[in-house]
Amino acid sequence: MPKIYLGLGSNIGNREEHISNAIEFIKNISGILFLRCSSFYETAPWGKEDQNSFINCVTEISSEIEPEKLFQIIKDIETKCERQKRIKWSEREIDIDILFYGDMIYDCNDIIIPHKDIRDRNFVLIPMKELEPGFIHPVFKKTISEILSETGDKLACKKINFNDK
Ligand code: PH2
Ligand code: MG
Ligand code: MG
Repeated sequence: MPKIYLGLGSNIGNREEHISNAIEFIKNISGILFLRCSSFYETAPWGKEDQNSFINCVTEISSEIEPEKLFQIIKDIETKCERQKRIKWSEREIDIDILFYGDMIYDCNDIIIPHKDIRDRNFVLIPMKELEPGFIHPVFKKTISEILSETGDKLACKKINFNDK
């Protein structure tokens, strides 16, 4: 079964709780084998910078559910985690994106795999490197470590150590 990487983010309300709830929903989907989750990271808002900082993480799952169906399952989980509809790139209770689906390259009905902004986003590359530094991006044919070393993104992405709290 292919390994699939999902990026999770939240920057409004109880961010940790939104992400933890989403992970519990993902774990309970039949047909999805939950493998691992990265640390949580406190990350500066990317793109639209005048908003709250995010908590981001990456999860590794395994499944044969095809991309369109997986996308729908993810949208349902976002709704169950109380994601409100807002304009693009505004604050969100929870956002779940398909980053990689094994080595699949897919572009259909607004679903683009691998996610198109990965190489410009520390908040994806850093947790992804924690899980699988040697994972090869199927389009760029480079490892996550190489892509991270080349990224122009300067935004903060700091591992959260929950023991410090
Ligand atoms: N998601 C975005 C836009 N900007 N910035 C951070 N730090 N984390 C995100 O998850 C994020 C973002 C669009 O989905
Ligand atoms: Mg997103
Ligand atoms: Mg999204």
